Amino acid sequence: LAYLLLVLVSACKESAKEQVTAEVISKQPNIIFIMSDDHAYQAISAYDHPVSKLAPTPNIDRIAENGMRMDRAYVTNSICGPSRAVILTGKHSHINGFRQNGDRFNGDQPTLPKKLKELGYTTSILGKWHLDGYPQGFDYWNIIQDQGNYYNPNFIKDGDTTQVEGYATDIITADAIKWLDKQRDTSKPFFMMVHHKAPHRNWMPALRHVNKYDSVTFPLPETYFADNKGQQAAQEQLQTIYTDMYEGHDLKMTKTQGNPQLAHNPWTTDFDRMTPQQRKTWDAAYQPKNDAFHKANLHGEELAVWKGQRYLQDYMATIAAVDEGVGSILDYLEANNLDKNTIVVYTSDQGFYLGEKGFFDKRFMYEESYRTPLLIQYPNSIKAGTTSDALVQNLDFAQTFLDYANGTNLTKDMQGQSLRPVLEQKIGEADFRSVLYYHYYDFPAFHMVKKHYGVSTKRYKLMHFYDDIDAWEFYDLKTDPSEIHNKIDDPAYADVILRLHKQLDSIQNVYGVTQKEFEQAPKERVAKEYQNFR
Ligand code: SGN
Ligand code: CA
Repeated sequence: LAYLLLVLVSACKESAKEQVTAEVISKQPNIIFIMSDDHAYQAISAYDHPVSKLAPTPNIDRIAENGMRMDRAYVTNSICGPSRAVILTGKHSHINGFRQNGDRFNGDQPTLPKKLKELGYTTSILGKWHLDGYPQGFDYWNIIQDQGNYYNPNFIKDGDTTQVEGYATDIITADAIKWLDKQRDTSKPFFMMVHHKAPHRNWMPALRHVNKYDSVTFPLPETYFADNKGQQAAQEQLQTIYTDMYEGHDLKMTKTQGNPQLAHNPWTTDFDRMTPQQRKTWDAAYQPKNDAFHKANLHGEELAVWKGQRYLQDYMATIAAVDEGVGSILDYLEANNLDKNTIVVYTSDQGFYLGEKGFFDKRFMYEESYRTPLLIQYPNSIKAGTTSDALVQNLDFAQTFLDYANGTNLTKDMQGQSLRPVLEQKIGEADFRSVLYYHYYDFPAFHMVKKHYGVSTKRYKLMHFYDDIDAWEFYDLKTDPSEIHNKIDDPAYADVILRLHKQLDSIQNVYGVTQKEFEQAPKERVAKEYQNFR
């Protein structure tokens, strides 16, 4: 009897211990933040767009099926480094100090990973960093050097740079699984940032995917040949597919039929770093399609449409490896019983153009680049298969994760809002936030998108382009979702525009925007850069 009692008591103790552990764990879920570079929501099949219908992303979609798809997620500044700095700090660019690519991130400031560490997490970041300097606040980091390359990229680990043979997306995925499986401190909850280089320019698919969409004709947007009238900044940009893409580097076009030599390819390093075997497989895949192109002898609009097709085929094929990588991570979590207690986020550092207004790249406050995909699963508290229209921003990630990690006391200096009530459907979408603020500074620079700032509500958008111009634009997304009719001078909207101006003033006030934020570049530099990038 004594023995039985002992067994019973110890069993109770064990289960009490388990309960306590379970409680502590569920108070601090693991967090996996997967962010690709330049992944348009139009290119994720969970978003049900005609392009992604033809090139589905079944694994990324699993996150939406297991959790929530956010349909109105935006960035504060649609460009790589700034977006990453906002995510790390939970502060707008003018507060965290990283306004444009090429700035240096002040790593000494308080950041999300540092705060999670304080709360007992083990932390890691793998893949693209692009903030200059080395990551702080991470127990493990292995980052791609600068922009990185698709084939045999350079990685920096503990200050040492090494070229790693293989395909960037696959290397990053393998590193993520290795950290989860073998390297992390399993006594702690974990926070892992998996930052893919793909599908960033110059859209080089994995060798197993180089012919994946050859026979698919993707729909080009209705605005592919838009004249962008009433939109001076859109007219003066240098990111139009059919005039600004480099035929070799971007479109993998060859100079002549029967010869693999690439047409215009100013930065040879992307192709030159392939091994002879990789290059052989690559050329064998591209040469027949390039020869067929030469034979067709296309000009004018036909040529422009062909370029749009080649771009979309490569872009979507590049995403295929990202999707497989997401699948591997989700499979790992499920196989190891980690899925229930892990928040998994899939997002991009901003949106991207798939030919809308004729564009590739991002930067503008128009929907395609301002909006970003956002899918979140956390079976413990987010209902499967839900969607939300709440206006959310990349500014909100830090506070969201800290909220789940039981660290809301560490968010006082941040400028976003925890998404938790939206994710758990505790408040109505309209009650979350009614206005968003945006500011893009990277001018004069690649693609020459002018500096601009603005506000948007669910229905309206007001923006001001400045520096070498002074142009206001206003859109009614309900009647003009493609934003081709700038209604800034339409008297029918005068009242709404006035209201948006007031909202702009007040939100700038709230976020601490000062006059200093509207500096102009020297005129000679602007003129020189237009020459440079043309
Ligand atoms: C590179 C690209 C540009 C791109 C910037 C910024 N050219 O310079 O097209 O806009 O990066 O991208 S490339 O041919 O060299 O790739 S970002 O995502 O890093 O902000
Ligand atoms: Ca990017």
